[in-house]
Amino acid sequence: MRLSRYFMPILKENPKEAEIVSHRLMLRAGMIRQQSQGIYSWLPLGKRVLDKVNAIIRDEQNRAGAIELSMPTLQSAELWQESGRYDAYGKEMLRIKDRQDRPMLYGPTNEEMVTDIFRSSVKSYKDLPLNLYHIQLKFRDEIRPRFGTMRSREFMMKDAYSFDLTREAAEHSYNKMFAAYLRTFDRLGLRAIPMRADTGPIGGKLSHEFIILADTGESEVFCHKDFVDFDIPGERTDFDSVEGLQAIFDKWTSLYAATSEMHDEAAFNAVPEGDRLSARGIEVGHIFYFGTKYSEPMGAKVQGPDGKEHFVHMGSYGIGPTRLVPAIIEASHDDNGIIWPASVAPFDIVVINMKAGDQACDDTCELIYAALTKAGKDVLYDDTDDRAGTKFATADLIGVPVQIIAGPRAVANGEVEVKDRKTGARETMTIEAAINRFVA
Ligand code: 5CA
Repeated sequence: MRLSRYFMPILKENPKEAEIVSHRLMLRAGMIRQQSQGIYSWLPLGKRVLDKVNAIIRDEQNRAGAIELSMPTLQSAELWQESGRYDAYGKEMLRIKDRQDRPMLYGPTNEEMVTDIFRSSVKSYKDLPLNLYHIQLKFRDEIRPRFGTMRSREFMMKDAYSFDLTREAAEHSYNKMFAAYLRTFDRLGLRAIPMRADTGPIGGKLSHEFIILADTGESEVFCHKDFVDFDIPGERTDFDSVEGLQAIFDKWTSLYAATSEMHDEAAFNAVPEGDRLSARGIEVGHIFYFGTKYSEPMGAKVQGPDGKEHFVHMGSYGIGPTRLVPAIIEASHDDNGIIWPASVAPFDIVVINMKAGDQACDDTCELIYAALTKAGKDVLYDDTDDRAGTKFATADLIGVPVQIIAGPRAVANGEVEVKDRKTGARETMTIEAAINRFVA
């Protein structure tokens, strides 16, 4: 991508409305734009990051056996009247009428709709277990939308829904998502700790929130500090192994960890004082097991091996991609801007032409840009005629992991500089060596 032809509206000044660093940096880097309170456009740079986050989420959902579909944002009120949640959900739900005066709503979550899909076609235990997910916009008319896309009214959610014949089978489905979440957040460069959590309007008794520790987090959390160094389940985790997944769940719930709603002061005080971590955190995922809460009122049942009909046991599993992007920035930035983990960086490499219009600099940059693009890298080429200082500041602000800098003096020697955004380390090398480093 040539920066001269891209759309990346950088702000020079710090936006006044942004209270936390991730919101400030997302606005300054031209990643998002507020359209009305708590409703955002994702501009091209932000969209690239969001897509990469979603690709990792999708990969891990699929690995754990979940199946992707797509459900609409607008839902009919009828389904919610069946479950009894239409009135219970209150003012957070945006209610709309269509031209025939039929009550509709912008979905805040999808338990009812997916249960309707399930009951219309699944009739036998032989078709279980089943886990269906989508990545879709949601709307919740939050009282206090704030911190940019961290807590917005329209936001994206990956929401998965599992269906099983028995409670035991449903617990295995829960454990699959539990392990998949540990892997997902790890691949996003984050350390997320599962904590016992309240279930709120979704319901049920078994629930964990996945929390990233951050001073700017909205939740108050309490946990054993050893969680910070626990091992993440490997790529070869067998998601069909009941015992294997139970062992992962048991290990990750063996020490104290709870959100403030579930906090048990006495149990926490039983943790040796030096091991207690009381901090603030960002909830990036939330999983629930709620048994037959929706299947009973909505009549979602299957025939069991005993020939009788059974209401299915369900769980739901959410991750907030549009919250994860600012959460990653909260965890990874410095005074100059964002530092993206390579897995979600909008571009792998930025090539900086310090003197656009200078034949040697132009030729060198074109050569590098073409070679790296051909090798499948996402390359941003700063070919604009901005001053070098402005280009460096922009490259640091947008947080691309590697900068290849071509200035007239180095290029005259057949060399460029390679800078690591995270460490700031710079290395001068031949043009060929620079290309080979990232092609190999
Ligand atoms: N049906 C369940 C799971 S699918 C559910 O709705 N769970 S939730 O309410 O906990 O939301 C799931 C995730 O969505 C949260 O962990 C959070 O990451 C994200 N989320 C929720 N509300 C917002 C919001 N207002 N802005 C941004 N992300 C949000």
